[in-house]
Amino acid sequence: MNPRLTAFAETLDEAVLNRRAVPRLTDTAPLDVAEAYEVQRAVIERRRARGEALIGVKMGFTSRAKMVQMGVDDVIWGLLTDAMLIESHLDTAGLIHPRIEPEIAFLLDRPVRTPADAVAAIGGIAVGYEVLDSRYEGFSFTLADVVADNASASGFGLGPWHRPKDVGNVGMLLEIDGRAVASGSSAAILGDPLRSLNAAARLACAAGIELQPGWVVLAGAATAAVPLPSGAHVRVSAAGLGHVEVTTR
Ligand code: OOG
Ligand code: MG
Repeated sequence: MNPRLTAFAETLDEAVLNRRAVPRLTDTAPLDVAEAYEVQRAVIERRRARGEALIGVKMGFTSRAKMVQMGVDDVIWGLLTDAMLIESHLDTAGLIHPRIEPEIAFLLDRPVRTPADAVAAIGGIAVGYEVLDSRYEGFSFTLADVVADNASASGFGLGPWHRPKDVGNVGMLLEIDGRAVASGSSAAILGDPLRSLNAAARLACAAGIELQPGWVVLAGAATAAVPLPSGAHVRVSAAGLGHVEVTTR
């Protein structure tokens, strides 16, 4: 790989390990989106070398609310590892400036070898949340920066799995300490989260990554993300899918 891209991957990986934000890569040297995906892969390879395993993919900017919040206008994707899965507690001291957002998650129970396999591969659907923690100062980036930074992925949690059903327009609610802080409809996710799953399958196939049975696909947030404080109790619910909770320290 181009040494400039290797150095970018090291910068982003160390930002996570040191819990310190870094200047945007694009402020320091040129970076296009195709190169940014190479950086993303290299960051994930470093995590895999430390023992983490891939367990899925995440879609980003699949809703207008997210595009407007972050000032970008293209759908992106990132990779999820087992170390990102949050059970019921999260220590925010390990993070830079975390945010949380409500998500719809798909569980695959078959490999996705071509994009056409995606819908039939759905084994379960859940409400979930994603914790974002941009490695960039001020949570500010260009499209290439955020792609390189694995779409700001930091962690995610999942509610109970449900058998495949229509989640094209279900109400979603994010509450912190009993207060509603964001609400919306799953229809905000490309009109139907299924479209996001199809997009994930297309992107993965194009990148030569086969989505595996047991993997999770996060379809993207239906609302803008909100700052995630320490000492908080967060609850994310979706009509017909129950809820998931997380307590932060
Ligand atoms: C990038 C991640 C976007 C989503 O669900 O749209 C994303 C960011 O907002 O920092 O995960
Ligand atoms: Mg997200």
